[in-house]
Amino acid sequence: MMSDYTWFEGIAFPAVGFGKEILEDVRNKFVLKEDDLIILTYPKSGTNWLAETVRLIQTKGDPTWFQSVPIWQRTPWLETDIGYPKLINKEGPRLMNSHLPIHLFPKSLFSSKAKAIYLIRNPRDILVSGYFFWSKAKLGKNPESLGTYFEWFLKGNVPFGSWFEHVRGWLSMREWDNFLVLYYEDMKKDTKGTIKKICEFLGKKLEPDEMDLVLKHSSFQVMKEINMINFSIIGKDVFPNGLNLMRKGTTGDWKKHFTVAQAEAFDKVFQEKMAGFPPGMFPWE
Ligand code: PPS
Repeated sequence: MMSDYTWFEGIAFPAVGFGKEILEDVRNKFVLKEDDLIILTYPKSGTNWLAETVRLIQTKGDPTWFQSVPIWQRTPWLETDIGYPKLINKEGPRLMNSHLPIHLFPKSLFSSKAKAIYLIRNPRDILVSGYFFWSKAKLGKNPESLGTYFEWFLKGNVPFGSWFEHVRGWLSMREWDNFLVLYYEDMKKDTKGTIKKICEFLGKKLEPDEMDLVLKHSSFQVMKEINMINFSIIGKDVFPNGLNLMRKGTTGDWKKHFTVAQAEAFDKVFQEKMAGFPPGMFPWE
């Protein structure tokens, strides 16, 4: 039984699939190219949804590839033992995911013209989603209750560190031309509008029938059923009781899980840690 994480620079990483040497090489040696596109998220923000949406925009709605190749091979995770070598050897244009906090991200980003999309989600929903994920995974410490995970999350003692620091760090890039900030809540409320925003950022155009295909194949209902997407083919060594990544796909699920005291405690920490951002920065607040 995995009892702890892989630690790098004070940040916890899942105990399987991440190594210090690769994390170091990613930060110091990985060279971003100007046609790279990076999807940046704190875990459980809707990474896979955004990655599928971008892929579908690139294929003009054709999902054929999606049904035969696992999602983590189509859009590799930069900081993983599997993703890093794949990306180094890949011809451009490359699409990659990363959960890294800004200070551990490749330094080459800051002098590159690569594009990045940072997807933000209400951290309360991330907390609940993360609890159900990490408590089932043999990837580190398993919280025995939501209350336990709640405490860990507020302190940042969870994989990839503190949500508050992650978001604060990456939002410092929000004025960069090649940096787009999106919200899970907007993707839910106005999926088409968000797809149009992504198209504009990428300089792509979809015909109405192509847009309909992107909407259809990136929908929760469709993604949930495809085993190359829903994580159900991940080995029993990591998820002994199985897992479907597509758990609920809703906003506000935290209201069904937090006690009144937890909701109040979360509000207080949020206000303290995220003070100073302009109004509207966090649409759910
Ligand atoms: S991971 O493991 O960090 O990469 O997970 P990530 O993909 O970032 O986030 C998983 C949550 O995203 C939800 N999801 C979706 N929501 C709406 N529509 C679509 N198509 C979709 N695909 C994934 C998924 O259900 C997880 O959220 P929860 O709240 O657990 O359902």
